[in-house]
Amino acid sequence: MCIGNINKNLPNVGRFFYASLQNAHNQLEQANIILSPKKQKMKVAVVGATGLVGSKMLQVLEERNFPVSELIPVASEKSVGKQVMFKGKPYAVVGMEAGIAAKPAVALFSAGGSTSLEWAPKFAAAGIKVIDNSSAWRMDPTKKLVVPEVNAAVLTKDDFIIANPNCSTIQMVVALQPLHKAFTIKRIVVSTYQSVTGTGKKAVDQLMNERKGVQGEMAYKYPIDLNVIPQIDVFLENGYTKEEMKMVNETKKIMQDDNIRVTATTVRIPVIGGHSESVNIEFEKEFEIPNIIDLLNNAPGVVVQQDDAAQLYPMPLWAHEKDEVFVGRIRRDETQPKTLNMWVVSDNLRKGAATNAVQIAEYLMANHLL
Ligand code: 2RA
Repeated sequence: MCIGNINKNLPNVGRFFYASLQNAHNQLEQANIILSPKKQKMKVAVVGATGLVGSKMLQVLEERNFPVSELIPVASEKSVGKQVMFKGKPYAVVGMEAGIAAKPAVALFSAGGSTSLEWAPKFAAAGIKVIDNSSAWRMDPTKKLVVPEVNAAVLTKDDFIIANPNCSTIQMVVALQPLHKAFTIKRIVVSTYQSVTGTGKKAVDQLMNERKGVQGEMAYKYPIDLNVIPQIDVFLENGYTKEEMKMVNETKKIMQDDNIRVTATTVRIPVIGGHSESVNIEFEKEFEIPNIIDLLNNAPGVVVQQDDAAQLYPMPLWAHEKDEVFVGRIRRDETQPKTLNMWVVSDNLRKGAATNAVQIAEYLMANHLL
């Protein structure tokens, strides 16, 4: 939306209307829902540009019309020279050193934890803001872990490596934040149903090969088609998986509340894209269901899909290629007071990864933090 400086030429009523419109525009801009076209364009690097998340970052930058003056696709040596498409034009992939030398203002990283540990500090030392999708920096107390709808306000000009949370955590906290504000969450019990794109291309290939009856490389120890695998990532000493403990620790960090108790069971299912979560939430304060629905309806980035008579509820099929977090099956847990059940679905490659990273960049830009 572009309003421009037309106020002085308008009659009184028009001026009042214009002022309201300008005010609404400013609020949307401050809330990072729109970017003003006045803002400068910038050089953007995507590190890991040939991977599943990296490609989605390019797509989301393009679709959201992020003001890219020059795109620098970066990848490991074996991908240097390959081409990626952006806004209908081919771009040659460059290596890490060349990526730094090109001096982008911001680098969206999705190249894995060890690459990020090695290279994010080098990009940052060159004055480049890194938004990193790996788990390398998420729990580092000196780094911010950001979901813009929840805690963008923690960001400052001094943050040079910003962590993008895990996909299953992002969609949950977007839905929980407005409820925590109103009723104070005491405890969360979450079970996830995560799609194979969360693992990467090798897992998508495994699923598709199994469906075609073709032998191929296995991303998982077991078949994934016609199966459900109650393990995501490696097991830790406490019997939980790394993915489960990410949900526990990242939720507290993003929501800035160590008192919230979280327990998680994370499960891989044979779905190509979109993670689903059954979330049970115990609050400190009493709530009414219409109030919960109202809060979620008004929460940024949330869409409520709830109509039992019409059998309407969120599903990965409908969340595909969407940026929102979809919430439904909202009902009281009848076994104990002040407790709610709900079902949360989102596209894990978009809001769970690429979109969240691009939204952080949009926030930095809109708030002059670059
Ligand atoms: C998964 N959470 O779905 C991971 C991806 N970040 O496996």
